Amino acid sequence: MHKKDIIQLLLGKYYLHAPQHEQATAFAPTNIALCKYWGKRDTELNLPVTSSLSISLGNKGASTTLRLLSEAEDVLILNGSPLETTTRFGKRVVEFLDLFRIQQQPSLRIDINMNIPLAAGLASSACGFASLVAALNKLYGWGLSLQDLSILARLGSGSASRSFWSGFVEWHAGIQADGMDSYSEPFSAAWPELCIGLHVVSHEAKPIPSREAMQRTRETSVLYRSWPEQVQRDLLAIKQAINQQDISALGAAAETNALAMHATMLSAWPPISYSLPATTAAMHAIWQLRSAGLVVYFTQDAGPNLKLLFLKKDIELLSKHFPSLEIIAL
Ligand code: 2P0
Repeated sequence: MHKKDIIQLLLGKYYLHAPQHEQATAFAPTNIALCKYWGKRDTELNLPVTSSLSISLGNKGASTTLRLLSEAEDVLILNGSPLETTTRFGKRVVEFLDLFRIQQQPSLRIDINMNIPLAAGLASSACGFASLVAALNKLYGWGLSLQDLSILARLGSGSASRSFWSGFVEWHAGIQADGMDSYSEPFSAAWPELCIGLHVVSHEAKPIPSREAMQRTRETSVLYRSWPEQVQRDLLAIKQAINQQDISALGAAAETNALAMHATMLSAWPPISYSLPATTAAMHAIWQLRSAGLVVYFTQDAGPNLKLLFLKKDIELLSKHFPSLEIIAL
């Protein structure tokens, strides 16, 4: 199955219709996975091997404006500066838009503004593709449900399927070959005491894009065989912890899940490590603080920076130990 088949299924009679408006804008929050998505059962449709669960980062995310152009070529603007459509991200955006157009027409001005700390390992493709899909829905007047938008955004980037809601969101892996059962939905109401802090250890670019890294892991890592089982266990524990608002249970399951994901990468060949010495040092500092009684845990994505999980009441103490910690309002 190809992306276009799925789009045709979802849009029905609106498939390849002309836009209904001159311009449209939409915002999508970015999200951090507490139980990670790592590995695909279908690389064309971005269908995951396992389900995953994330938390959205409040008003941190991407706002995308689409405007019809009379010129022949698309114009892409990222955070106010032109971005060549030949760059990795630019190419992905234009190729995605082409799925909804005939011979790249109508051409569009695509303005994407992200208010997330740049290069800090916050999922920019997640909020980028989710806001793009939400803006397309408005521009073309499709009137799709959030569930259908979640499926469409997944075709652009897997983690984007989780970026249509605030609070906790679960992405169901699904079992169908067409992926119509692989969408996200809100899991539960927010947890006002919960905090996420961003501990940046490096702004360096990733050694390998996560798309390639997860594929290599799936193909070469012996440890990856145990990943689906690990996720099953962690997902259950994380849901229970959210329901009971139990930070220790949530932190333990999320930290274990992140470390297990990175362990599958270390056992891939060639090996993949997103950690830097400062990442490992920060982990040890967190473990030490925890054994001294401070309730703090971490999660790590496809980059060297850590996201700390803790409660509001400990903000002051944590800021003392991590003075540059950026605390994100959820
Ligand atoms: C996640 N990550 O669940 C995991 C944890 C990174 C580590 O989803 O190929 O950019 O576009 O589907 O969504 C990053 O992968 O990959 C990611 P594609 P995506 O947040």
